[in-house]
Amino acid sequence: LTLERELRHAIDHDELRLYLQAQVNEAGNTIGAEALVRWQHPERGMISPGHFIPLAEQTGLILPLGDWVLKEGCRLLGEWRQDPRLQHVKLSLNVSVRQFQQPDFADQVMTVVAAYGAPPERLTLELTESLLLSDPEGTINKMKTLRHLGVSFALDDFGTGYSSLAYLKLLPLDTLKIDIAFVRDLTLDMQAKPIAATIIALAESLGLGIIAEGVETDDQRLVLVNLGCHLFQGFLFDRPAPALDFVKALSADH
Ligand code: G
Ligand code: G
Ligand code: MN
Ligand code: NA
Repeated sequence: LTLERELRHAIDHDELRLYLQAQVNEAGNTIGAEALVRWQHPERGMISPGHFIPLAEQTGLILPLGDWVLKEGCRLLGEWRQDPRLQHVKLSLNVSVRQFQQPDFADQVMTVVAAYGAPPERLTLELTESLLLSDPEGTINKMKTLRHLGVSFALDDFGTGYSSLAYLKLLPLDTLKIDIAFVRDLTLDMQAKPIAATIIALAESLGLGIIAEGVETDDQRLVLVNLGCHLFQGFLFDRPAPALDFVKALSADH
């Protein structure tokens, strides 16, 4: 209960931080970033989302937290408009099922995008397969509304959930993200490679983009390239870092 109260306090008192991790193409150029929230706790230091997102989900705090992430992400995108180095960098935000299932979620996004002058075509929302379990129709309708505005959608952690391929076909997605679990074992375990190959082929046949998460070694990167995946995210390129450090690293590269 006290952690819950502390998290509520954190959301209201500016203790959350958006860290960014680069999304990189085969030439090594940063084409986007994924925002990963952190909690700058006054005594305990920086806390990873793995330690408080589940609590936020259980308590409903994921709604104000998700709202903060949406605003902070759109504020960054608005700011980036002025910076020529960032002109082609897209930003991906993680959206929890509960957040997405609010009936007015699409309106919320449109309001925040407009308020911060964020270019919607540079905003990607990452959803998870669990959305399909409860309300596929509502999910598809909200996605269509936001796509009209220019917002893109990625399916996160792909392959770890339960989504039926029939539903996958119905979703107006732009990108599949290959989960870190499949990337990690690519060069170790005989099963991982055919699984990654299948996910990549599936993305291709559905006309979707594909990005691999958790790429840590150049061997993994090479296997992915040979399978047809040309976008990557992971410690091989960078660690999630505060937005200012992310931007600094960009200018050092170019
Ligand atoms: O950074 P780390 O590996 O600890 O992240 C743990 C989990 O927290 C990941 O599954 C990630 O998707 C999730 N996460 C990170 N940032 C956000 C966020 O802003 N919103 C939501 N809903 N989940 C997030
Ligand atoms: O579930 P989601 O994909 O949104 O979260 C991604 C998480 O994976 C982040 O918390 C991030 O810190 C973590 N991560 C990113 N790159 C790597 C990596 O190369 N290796 C490992 N082990 N974790 C990573
Ligand atoms: Mn994600
Ligand atoms: Na993921």
